[in-house]
Amino acid sequence: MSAPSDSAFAHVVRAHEDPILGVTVAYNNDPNPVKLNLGVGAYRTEEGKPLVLNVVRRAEEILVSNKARVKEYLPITGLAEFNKLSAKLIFGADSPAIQEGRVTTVQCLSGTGSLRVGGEFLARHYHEHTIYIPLPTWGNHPKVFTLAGLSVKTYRYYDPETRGLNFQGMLDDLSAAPTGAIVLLHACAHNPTGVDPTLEQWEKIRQLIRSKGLLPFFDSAYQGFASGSLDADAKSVRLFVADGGELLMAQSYAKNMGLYGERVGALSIVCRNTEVAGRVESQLKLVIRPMYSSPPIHGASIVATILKDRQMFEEWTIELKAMADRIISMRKQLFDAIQAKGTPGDWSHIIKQIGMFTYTGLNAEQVSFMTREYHIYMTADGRISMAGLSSQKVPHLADAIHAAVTKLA
Ligand code: PGU
Repeated sequence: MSAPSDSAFAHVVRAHEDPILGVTVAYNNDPNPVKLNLGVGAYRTEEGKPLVLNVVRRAEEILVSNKARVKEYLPITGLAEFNKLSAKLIFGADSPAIQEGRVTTVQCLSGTGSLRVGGEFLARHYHEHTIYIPLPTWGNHPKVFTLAGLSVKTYRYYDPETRGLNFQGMLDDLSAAPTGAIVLLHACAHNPTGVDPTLEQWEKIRQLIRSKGLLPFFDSAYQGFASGSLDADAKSVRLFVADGGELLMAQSYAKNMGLYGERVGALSIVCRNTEVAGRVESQLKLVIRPMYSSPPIHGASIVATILKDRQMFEEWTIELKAMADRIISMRKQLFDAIQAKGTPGDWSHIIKQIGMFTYTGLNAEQVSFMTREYHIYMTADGRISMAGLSSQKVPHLADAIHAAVTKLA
């Protein structure tokens, strides 16, 4: 007989903190006022504060003042209007696939939930269970897809020597993949490297994927953040839709609308024809229903309110461009500060890489030195979120990088 104080869970071992979200936990526990969180990819203003977009505030006011709105359950597939507008946003207003009615879109719990639902659908209904993800990639990708029931393999993507794309390695690995294998592609602003293929390279990747009958699964978490233009950042995806082939698309509004905690996203599956799309949607409902039944209403209503109104949409694109531009200006300022200090090495990748992150090339030892001595928090792979930086903090970061590089070569 065990004593009443003995826990049924006494054997449970403490798990490690998440490699990305755990950085915020460590940051929150640090009492030092100079501390700086460059871990999580979340936008901060020049004052270092989280930002709620003006257009989002306005949409919320409209929603709150509309007394006809109720809190009934959404359908399993979410808010129909949101789904339509989301497909239009990523595939383009004039997308033939949408006009031909062969796209099914379901509202999911942000980007992560969309990837998970897509992964489980594939594990149940697609003949090939291997998914190829880039090396490196967002740390949650392998966990999401493994738990969805897929088997995860990697393809070469980043070349540490050039700090650019290993294009030939990527093509070779995808050529060697079994026919039908799933390929995860970052639509733009690759996380963590900030390195994207050029449009010409995308076209070669497309040809290879289609000729081998591989199935593309796009992850779009940063539409608008790479270039400041929603359409420019969707070009890779639209190349693949234009050829009439099939694909999966996971969209997140966490970053580009600043809706992080609202958990708003969408999974679209582009199918050969309407008939197939309808049957696919019926099966997506069977994936979602036992998982969380139906998605939340508030965030999707905000997105729909903004996307369907021309003026609010315009206002959003201006605010989005301002966020993208501030990140680009942080790149320039950090690069200049490091140059001015004469820090050894070539740091031009800071201005060449795009999107939210710089993949600095700093090693785990240098990162932990910067955290210990300078209270700068970042992921152990040397990734820094440029969106978390401000002009005022640039000198402190440049000092830390200089010290890390010169003391721990
Ligand atoms: N896909 C990629 C490529 C991402 O970078 C992220 C978020 C997601 C999907 C998931 O975003 P949702 O919030 O579910 O829409 N990555 C950020 C945020 C922190 C995290 O790890 O979730 C990051 O810092 O890498």
